[in-house]
Amino acid sequence: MAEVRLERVGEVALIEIDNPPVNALSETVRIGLAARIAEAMADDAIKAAVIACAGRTFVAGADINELGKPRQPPLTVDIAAQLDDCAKPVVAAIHGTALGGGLELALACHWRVAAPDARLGLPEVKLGIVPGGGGTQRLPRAIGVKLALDMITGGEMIGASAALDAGLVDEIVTRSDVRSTAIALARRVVAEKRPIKRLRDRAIEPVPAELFTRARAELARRRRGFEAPLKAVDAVAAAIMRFDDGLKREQTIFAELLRGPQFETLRHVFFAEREATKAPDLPADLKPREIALAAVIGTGTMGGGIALSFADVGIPVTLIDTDRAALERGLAMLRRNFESSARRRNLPAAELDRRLGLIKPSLRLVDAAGADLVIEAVFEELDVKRTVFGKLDGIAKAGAILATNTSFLDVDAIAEATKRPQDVLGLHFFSPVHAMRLVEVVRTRATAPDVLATALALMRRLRKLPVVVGAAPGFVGNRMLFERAREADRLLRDGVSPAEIDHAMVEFGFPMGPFAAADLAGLDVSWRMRKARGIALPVADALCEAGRFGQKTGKGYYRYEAGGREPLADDATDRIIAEVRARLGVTPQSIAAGAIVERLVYPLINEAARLLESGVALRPGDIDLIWIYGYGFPAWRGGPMFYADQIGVANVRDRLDHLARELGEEALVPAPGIERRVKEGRGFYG
Ligand code: 3H9
Repeated sequence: MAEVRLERVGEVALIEIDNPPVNALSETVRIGLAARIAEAMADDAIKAAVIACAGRTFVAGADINELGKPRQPPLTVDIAAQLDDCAKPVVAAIHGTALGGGLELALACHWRVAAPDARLGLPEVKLGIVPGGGGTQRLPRAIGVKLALDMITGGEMIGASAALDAGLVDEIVTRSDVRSTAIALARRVVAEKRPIKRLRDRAIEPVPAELFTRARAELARRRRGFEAPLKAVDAVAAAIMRFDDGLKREQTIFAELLRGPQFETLRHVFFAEREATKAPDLPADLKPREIALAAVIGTGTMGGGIALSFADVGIPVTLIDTDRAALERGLAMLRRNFESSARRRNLPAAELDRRLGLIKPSLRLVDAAGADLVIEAVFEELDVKRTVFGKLDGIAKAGAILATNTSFLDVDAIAEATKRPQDVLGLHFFSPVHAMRLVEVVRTRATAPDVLATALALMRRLRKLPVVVGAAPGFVGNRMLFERAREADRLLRDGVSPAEIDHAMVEFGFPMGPFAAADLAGLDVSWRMRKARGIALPVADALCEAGRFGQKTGKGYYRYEAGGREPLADDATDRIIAEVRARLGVTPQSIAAGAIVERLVYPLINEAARLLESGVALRPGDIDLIWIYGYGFPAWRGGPMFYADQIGVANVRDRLDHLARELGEEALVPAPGIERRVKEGRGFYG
């Protein structure tokens, strides 16, 4: 039950918000908080106040369940105004995460004290809105327009030490000291008769107007179709006006976005994320196994990236490669990657060394013996993986979890190479590991429930987003990706260029078109996979036969300047496509952008319906997350399943039916799961 308490600590009122799990600013909390602040201000015996939170975190924002519904005052923006009017100093004591309305509350306090592991941010854009508690006006006054603009348009959190450097917090203390330090600071402020620091009164440093123009252009390019970041620029730009005028502008933008479709969609994504980390059939009291030491086999990009993720959260890891040269190369690459990520995150050099020190390189597989979890990230070939698992079976300690980082192979077949298939599962990390949150957690027929629970808990500890999938080839993401690749190849044969197709998909909202993405990932792995399964994609195959494997060979669907990453149209590709067309007797035709999008997105929906039917995917929300976080489906469209509901499953069915006949493609025949939903008059979300 939500509560806001006031405790007198001498002359200081300690106001404590207690609303588990994350102290969201629900209506009850707002009413309680406004009342306690008023009480503290009215009481002559009280000289100052501290606002702190019970439980694991400071206020993590507005209550997302209440957002978008009619809201009763006092709103967060009113409480912030109330704090501005306080004649006595108020200090925020921050631990955990101060997010959204939570950070806005702290910004309206006059001083801020934070625990060293606290994180602060305004993540509203991720929900399709902008901060609506004065954050767009106070943050630029606290830390400068440029940094505020980055934080508000990107929605990312910053750590306590970066917040201290930026001037967002006044002091950092140890976790147990946050409250007492805040109280001591409040006393000091009173004793020294320091003037109250109100951000609303602080002058804003002048910035050139082109800062905003550039930000808008950049966001329109990178986050096409996504409204909130662009509106966030408008709100921050308004901070150069008088405070009250800027605030009015923020409130108007906030209210508009709250009524718009992108908020509804992104709220769906938020709740799908929370849902995904719970597998529906696992008993809630299942005890995960303890993971104190990990081992990673293979030092390629994936193995190195996975090892780093462990070290980054303080879990020691043995990194094994039996080839000395590969191990040395892998370690050098890993260090380079970690150094650049440490720079981006403001990680001190000593901390970087400490974390890197948690990675112990080894040339011997037997060094995996002590690990509680072993992740294999060797060459993507079934026999190679089965051999490694056979050996690991004889080495790993009893109860150790054995995971494969395959992106496509049959995890059941890998598990069968051991005498302990119950301890085996797949952990499909995405590349680059440090930047990609998604992990498909692949459960086989034999995976023990506590092994799955351990993997889910561990992935969250690594700050990843785990989604449970079944052990069918390609799982969920790559299975759907193949459907799109087949249709993309057909579009090329039918007459459209790689650039036209990529352009249509970027306009739809993907950060990159399918061919630019394929060139980046490399064309050879999927080529090998197709050959092993006897599948032909005429254009992709012809490019690979010509040695065009994508960026790494300087040419694929596009060509690349030496060391360059920009895809450039290539006559050689056009010639190869023309040859394929001639061989197959296809007369090229032009196809409109809208039709290109349909031919590439509807097959995703069709395959997803089959994956749901077969149980390989558990929930439509899981599929949406996999495609948003693993493949760049625009989050503001909600993922392929949510998008299908928006267009109407009947429309998707009709179009697929037409395409299946026109193109003579069996895989495009509407899946039974789609037909059934049409008949029942419901979508994927009921
Ligand atoms: C905002 O503030 C707008 C303002 O500008 C407007 C003016 C006021 N509300 O993620 P977890 C629930 S917009 C309601 O698993 P973690 C969540 O559903 C808001 N519920 O934990 C889950 O419930 P359940 C801006 C919330 O430790 C449980 O808490 N703020 C909210 O991995 C645990 O969550 C944000 O966008 C909420 N605001 O991560 C912050 N937040 O157990 C969103 C969480 O029933 N939240 N819940 O499934 C987060 O980023 C993470 O939850 C957080 C904790 C980092 C806080």
